[in-house]
Amino acid sequence: MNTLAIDIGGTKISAALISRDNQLTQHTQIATPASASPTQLYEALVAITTPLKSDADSVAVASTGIICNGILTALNPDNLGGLKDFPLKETLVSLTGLPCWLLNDAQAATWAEYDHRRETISDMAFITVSTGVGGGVIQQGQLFTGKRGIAGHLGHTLADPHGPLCGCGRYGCVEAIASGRAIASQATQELAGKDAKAIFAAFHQGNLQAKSIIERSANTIANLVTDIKATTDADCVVLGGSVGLAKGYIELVQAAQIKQPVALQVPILSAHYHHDAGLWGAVLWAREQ
Ligand code: ADP
Ligand code: BMX
Ligand code: ZN
Repeated sequence: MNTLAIDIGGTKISAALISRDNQLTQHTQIATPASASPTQLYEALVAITTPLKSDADSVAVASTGIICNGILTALNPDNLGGLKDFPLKETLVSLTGLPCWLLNDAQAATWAEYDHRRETISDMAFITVSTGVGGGVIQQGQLFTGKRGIAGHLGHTLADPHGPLCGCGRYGCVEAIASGRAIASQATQELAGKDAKAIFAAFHQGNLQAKSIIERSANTIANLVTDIKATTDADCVVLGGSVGLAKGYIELVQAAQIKQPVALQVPILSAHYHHDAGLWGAVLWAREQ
C-alpha cells in the first residue's frame, strides 16, 4: 500500500503516492488558494486528495505554517492567503478516513535531507527559499520541532533591524528580504509586478536590478547560514525551495559565505530530493512515529 504525501506551500500544493519500497507515483500539483477563506483551502484539499486516497492507507503532510496539535497556524499569514488557523488534521482525517501525520514543510524537508545523509552526518540545517523562508535543524540525529512547533523557523530571525516589515509583524526578518515574495516586492520600474521566477530570468539576461535583488537575497541567506553554523556547529546546510534551487542561486550563497571567518564556514549543498523534499520528509517522518 501507499502513503498519500501532501506538501502545502504558500504558492503550490503538491501530492503523490509513496509506496513502502519508496516508489513515488501520481505526482500532482495545484495552486494554493490566494483567498483567506478556510472554505477555499478545504476545497483545494478535496481536489488534491480525491483522486489519490483510494490507493493509500495513510496520509503524511508537510505544511507551511506552525503545526501544533493538528492545527495549522500561520506565523506569516500573508503566505497562506491571509488564513491564520486551520484544523488540518481533522479535515484530512474526515476527507480520507485514513490516519494522518503532520509536520511543518521545512521541518519535513529537513528530515528527508538528513535521512539521505545520516550515515555521514549528525548535525545539519535545511533552509527553503520559496514563497517564504523556512528552516529546520537536526542536532545529534534529532529533528527539533519545539514544544509548540516553532523550532527552526529560521526565516523569522533578524537580517536587518532597519529592513522591511515581515508578514509575521517583525521588522527585518530574513524572509522579508530573501524570500520569493520579498524578491518580487522589491522590483520596480521594468521589473515591477514580476514574480521571482521572472526576476531570475531577467537576472540571467543581464538585468542589473534583478542582479542586485537576487544578490541581496543570497547575501542574506549566507549570513543566516553563518548564524546557523555559529549556533549549532552544523556539518552542512542544505538549500531547497524554488528560489534556493534556481539556477545560479546556491553559487551566490556559497560565494558570500566563503568570505566569512573560516571557523564559521560550512558546506552548503543543494537538496537531494529537489522540489519533493517536503513530500519525502513527511512520509519518512511518519514511518518513524
Ligand atoms: P512553495 O512556497 O509553495 O513551497 P516554491 O518552492 O515553488 O513553492 O516557491 C515559490 C516561489 O518560488 C515563488 O516566489 C516563485 O516565483 C518562485 N519560483 C518558482 N519557480 C522559480 C524558478 N524557476 N526560479 C526562481 N524562482 C522561482
Ligand atoms: C513561513 C512560515 C513557515 C514556512 C515557511 C516556508 C507560514 C504560513 N509559513 O516562514 O512555517 O515553513 O514560510 O514556507 O507562516 P513556504 O510556503 O515558502 O514553503
Ligand atoms: Zn518574520
